[in-house]
Parts: sequence; structure tokens; C-alpha cells
Amino acid sequence: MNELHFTVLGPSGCGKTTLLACMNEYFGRVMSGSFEAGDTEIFKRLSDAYTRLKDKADDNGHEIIFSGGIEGTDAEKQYPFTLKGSRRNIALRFFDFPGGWIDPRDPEKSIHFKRVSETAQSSKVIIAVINSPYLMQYDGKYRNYAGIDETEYIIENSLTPDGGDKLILLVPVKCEKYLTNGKYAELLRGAVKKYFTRTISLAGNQSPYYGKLAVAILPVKTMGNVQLRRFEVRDGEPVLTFGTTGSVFRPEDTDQPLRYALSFLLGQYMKRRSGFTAALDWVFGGGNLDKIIASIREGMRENFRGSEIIAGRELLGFPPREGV
Ligand SMILES: Nc1nc2c(ncn2[C@@H]2O[C@H](COP(=O)(O)OP(=O)(O)OP(=O)(O)O)[C@@H](O)[C@H]2O)c(=O)[nH]1
Ligand SMILES: [Mg+2]
Repeated sequence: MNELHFTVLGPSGCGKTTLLACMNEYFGRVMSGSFEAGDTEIFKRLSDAYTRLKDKADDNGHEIIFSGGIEGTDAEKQYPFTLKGSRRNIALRFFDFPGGWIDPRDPEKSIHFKRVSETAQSSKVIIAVINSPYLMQYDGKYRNYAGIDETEYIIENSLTPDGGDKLILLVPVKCEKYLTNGKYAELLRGAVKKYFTRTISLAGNQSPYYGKLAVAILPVKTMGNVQLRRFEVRDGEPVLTFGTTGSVFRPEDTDQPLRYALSFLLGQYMKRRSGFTAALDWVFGGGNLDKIIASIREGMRENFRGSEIIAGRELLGFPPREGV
């Protein structure tokens, strides 16, 4: 099988690179033995970005207004890495684009949009990063700032009836405020379902992609201690202000999107082999893979704050539900 691709989608500043940096940090720390960066320079830039973000968010013992963090992405960035087995390796590659590339106002729209769309087509996994306050504040009035139309358009056009299985992860970020409380977390989940209806219906039983598409909502706290303070409208434009809560930088659930993605991808490998054990043997020469898979799947959580598997639970490698 060729290299497996992941595309991260979302408008400028929504938090794509931050999410990648947090996922990278988590896996580098927890599972470094199983991963190998294909381009150490570019991964180093990602981990430096993480360090800057952390330093900035940690920089105080009391509440401050938080601004900046990491730099906007100025060109297409690719993050190749290998999942190492003892007999074979799986090559993976993340694509991170400047969010402006999917903005309808982009002067080079056709070239950029085409590039993002093509990458989404060849990707087994698409991660749509959602700037949550736009969905939640003012009853979703400013939701077009979350780039829903562009994101859903790319997702829809990335599918072809004979294109095989695909995983779409809807990942709300900048949602620390909403995840502090169960009721808000439910509202967030509801808002994502309400506004991403096109994507969700692609996985429904009336769709040609039914059974081939896994869709999950996985909110993450990429910063943990930085929360939405104010959502103001100035000259018709929404202006968001974030502040630290005074506690330390503490990302939460940032491993979940990568666990879901890897579990899905490993499932795809297995589907092509005659059975589970044969597939494990083929990729990792036995033993070793069991450990990697187990550690990826062990930490996968379902129905945590604001999350939901909308479709394709079996494609994600969860064991069947008890009593079903
Ligand atoms: N509070 C909070 N802030 C976040 C979160 N994710 C990102 N941010 C902030 O948003 C800023 C922009 O995030 P980026 O990751 O650069 O956004 P991007 O989507 O890569 O933007 P482009 O590269 O311009 O397309 C960061 O510097 C962080 O300060 C989050 O989950 N919570
Ligand atoms: Mg970026």
C-alpha cells in the first residue's frame, strides 16, 4: 500500500498547526519508539512551535489576555513519518495548508483550492478543525467565519463512489470554555451536528458512501488554560479575545484525533489481509504490532466530553458494543 495521507482543513487561524503540534508532542512523548519523523527539520519546527505556545500560555501565574501563540502557516507543509514495525513500516504524511487557501477571497483561489482539494481526495483521513466560538456564540450567527461551507465542499468533493473508506474527524478547538461543563459540551456537540449536516448526511444510510465513511466529533483542548473571554462584534466583524485562566498549560484529549486516525488506518491494512492476525504479522512481524495497536487503541475513548462517533464505528476498530 502506498503512503497514507491525512489532510487538515480549516480557515486561517482556526488552530490547524496548533493541533498538529499538540498531537506531535503527545505521540513523541508517549510513543516515540513507534514513530520516526521522515523530515526531522520540519518536525523540529513543529515542536519548537509547541514550546513557544506553551511558554506563552505558561508565562504567568494570573489571568492575562492571551494573544498570538504560533505563526500562521505561509505555504503548504508536509509532515512525513513512519510507523515502525519489526518487519514492515507504514508511511504516513500529514498535510497542513495556510487556511487562506480555502478562503473564497484568496486571489489565487483556483490554484490553491485545487491543491487542497486534490490532497483531500488522496487522503484517507480528513481532519476538519473547527473554531468553536463561531458556532456557539450569538447562536451561531457568525458560523461562516468557521469556514463550514468551504470545508464541507472539499470533504464532499474528496469522495468518489469507488474511492474506498475514509475517516472524517470534526475537531472543535478553542473550546476550553465549553468543555468545563457538561451542559456546554453537549451544546457544542449539538452545534457541530447542526452546522455540519452535509458531512454527516454523506455517512447516512441514504448516501452512496454509507458504510464506507467514518465520521466522529472529537473536541480537544489544545491549550487547556486559555479560554474565550469576550466575543465582540466591531463594525460587523466578530473579534475574539482569549485569556489565560491562571492555571498551567495543559492540553487535553489532543491524542484522540491521532488515535482514531491510526486505528482507522490500521483497520484499512487489516481489511486487505485475510484476517486480523495475518495482517498484524504482515506489517509488524507479530508481537511488536500487537503492542503498538494495543497502545493506540487502549487510549481511544468514546463518548467523552462533547464527542460522538456519528458513523462507521466498526471502521474505527472499536470492539463491538456489549449486548449488541
Ligand atoms: N484557546 C485556544 N487557542 C487556540 C487553540 N488552538 C489554537 N489556538 C490559538 O490560535 C492561534 C492560531 O492557531 P494556528 O494553529 O496557527 O492556526 P492555523 O489554522 O494553523 O492558521 P493558518 O496557518 O493561518 O491557516 C494559535 O496561536 C493559538 O494561540 C485552542 O484549542 N484553544
Ligand atoms: Mg497553520
